[in-house]
Amino acid sequence: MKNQISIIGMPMDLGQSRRGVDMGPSAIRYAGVVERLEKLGYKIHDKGDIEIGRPGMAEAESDTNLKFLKAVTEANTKLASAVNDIVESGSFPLVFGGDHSIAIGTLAGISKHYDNLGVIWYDAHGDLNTSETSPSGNIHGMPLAVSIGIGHPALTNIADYCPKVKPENIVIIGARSLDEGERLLIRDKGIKVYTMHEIDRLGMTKVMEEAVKYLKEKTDGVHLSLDLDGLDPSDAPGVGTPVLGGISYRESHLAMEILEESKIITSAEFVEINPILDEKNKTAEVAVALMGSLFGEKLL
Ligand code: B3U
Ligand code: MN
Ligand code: MN
Repeated sequence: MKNQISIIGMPMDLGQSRRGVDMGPSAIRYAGVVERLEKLGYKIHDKGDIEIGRPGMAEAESDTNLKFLKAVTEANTKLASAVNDIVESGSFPLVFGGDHSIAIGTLAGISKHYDNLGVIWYDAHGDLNTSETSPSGNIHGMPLAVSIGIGHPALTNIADYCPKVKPENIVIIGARSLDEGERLLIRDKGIKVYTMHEIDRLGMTKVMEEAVKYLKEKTDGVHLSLDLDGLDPSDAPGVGTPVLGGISYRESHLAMEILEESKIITSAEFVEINPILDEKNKTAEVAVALMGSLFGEKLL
């Protein structure tokens, strides 16, 4: 891990239908992320938040079922450029959502700096929908598909290259709510998935060790995209689409610790915290605690 971390907030709530997730970056900062990481010896550059345009009338008349496509595209284009600058500066990019549609911009900013970027997608969902398969039209259910080049061209071509990631360089962890079209895509593209079944059966240690080994062999950098709804709602209640039977707080810490030991993670984002739906600021505090482990905090 690098000794400099650059933070960007992406107060985006247009990728889904529950307002409030745009306050995620504030909630994470309020939970003390900067102090926590500074304590571990990192130099932190907080670059502030990307400005999200409000959707105009044109959005309502748009010819696609993707909600707020134009505003989501524009904001992710800005994010891609800001993340690109961070990578070029030699600092570790750490992005705070916002809903998961922001991964489109993060990956667009990062991936061109690697020959073979790997991605760990820690999530209850696959986020592999397209305009045709999406049950909702919500872009936060699509960023992983977009990143492998499948989806609306306005999104797949952000930062003027496509695709961002190869399907075989992706590992999904924690899946338990997949739509039919997503299942087909996973099978068709050979995406590696550890559902809750494998996590229960093998244990988190084995899952993470296998995931690290799988990615280490063929990638030259790995992005961690952590959706807080990957965790069980009892541990992370402040999310827009909670799904029962998720990864525990303890298992998540273990996962972050194994990633830290592996030294494979080169960028990260924490998304989908909705402070309005939260219990006090619990979910943001969980996110910050997990960042502590990811960046090397030890119990003893
Ligand atoms: N798969 C559903 C639901 C969903 C995806 N991501 C979240 N929820 N957080 C969809 O709308 O694509
Ligand atoms: Mn997600
Ligand atoms: Mn999710």
